[in-house]
Amino acid sequence: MAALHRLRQCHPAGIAISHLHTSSRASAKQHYKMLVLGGGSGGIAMSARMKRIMGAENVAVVSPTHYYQPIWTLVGAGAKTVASSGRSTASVMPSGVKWVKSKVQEINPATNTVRTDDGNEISYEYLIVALGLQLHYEKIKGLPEGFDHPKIGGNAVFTFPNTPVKCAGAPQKIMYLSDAFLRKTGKRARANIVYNTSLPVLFGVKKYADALWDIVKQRDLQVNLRTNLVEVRADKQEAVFENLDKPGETTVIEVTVSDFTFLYPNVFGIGDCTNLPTSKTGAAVAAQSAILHRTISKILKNEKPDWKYDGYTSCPLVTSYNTVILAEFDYNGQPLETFPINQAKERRLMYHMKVDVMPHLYWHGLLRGLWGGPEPYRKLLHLGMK
Ligand code: UQ1
Repeated sequence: MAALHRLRQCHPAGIAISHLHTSSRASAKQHYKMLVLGGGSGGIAMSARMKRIMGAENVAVVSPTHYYQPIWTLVGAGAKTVASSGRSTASVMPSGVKWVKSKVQEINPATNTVRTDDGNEISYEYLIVALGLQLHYEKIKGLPEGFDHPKIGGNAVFTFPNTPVKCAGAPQKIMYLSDAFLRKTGKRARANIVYNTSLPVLFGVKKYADALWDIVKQRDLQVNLRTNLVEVRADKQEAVFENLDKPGETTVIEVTVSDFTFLYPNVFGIGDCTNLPTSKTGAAVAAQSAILHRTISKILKNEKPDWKYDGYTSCPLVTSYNTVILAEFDYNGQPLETFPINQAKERRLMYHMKVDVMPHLYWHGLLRGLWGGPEPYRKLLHLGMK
């Protein structure tokens, strides 16, 4: 129950997970050996991999849309177009795999069935949950209405909330790019840039946090730790933060799952919708996809799964229009760097990796089930020492 509850918490969007055998209003009955919920990076990569194991006709994906989210900070900064981030689901769907163009309404693991919003029931032998996560701006008083009243003021406030988020580096990447934009356009002197984060640190991995502290000092960016946005007063151009260190106001985040299995042995999870205690990125999905592939292959052969996910994730911290700190680390916040050079240094080469190489790796590697993260290359480049 705990595992299901965790999944439900991640999906206040309304996906019910039921233990009861609900009577079905199904208008058509469908069955697949492998049913994948979600057509984001995790869902598409896993459907390509499952097609290789069991044939396209045995795999179905329930999904409405697909975006390449890692590029969105650069879209916000004007360095990439929004059009470059979207591709039709049809174009990324592995050929022959059944695409169910609906939304998931209910998961019923006790009867191995899923119900979609159009009332259809689909049964499965194995289920992969890759539903991502939903943004809830309405949880902050004054939002999303505040977005309707954009105001340009002298204070630019960037926030990192007190909830699970996608890519933990994104809020500060867009701050660095905004700083660079204001400098480029000669307006920086008239702005105060503030980063209010709910975290007690600037970044979870000390090696990269140290490098980022140097950058915020050099660029005159003010950082306030342990502050959490609770209200936006768009009319007054005010943002209200709570101090998380005041007694009684701290929040405990449950961190328990460290592998892919949910309560049911035939149900697996990947990507943002899981509560794997790592940073939610495409790089994390890539590493997870290789391990989940291996785990399911073993289970199909009645063998014991033998690989465990170490929490590998990567955050290409865009620190200007031509530099990136390529953070890569595991569950323990230990750097796990692919290249045999210090990746905490701002580098132009890593900017090109992020902007020019990663999209290809994503569309042609990860989504086709051919890119399972850089681990083999890391081992090679470090001569098997890491
Ligand atoms: C990665 O594997 C990946 O997935 C395709 C990304 O895209 C979102 C990344 O940004 C990064 C950094 C990785 C890790 C890969 C290397 C070569 C370090």
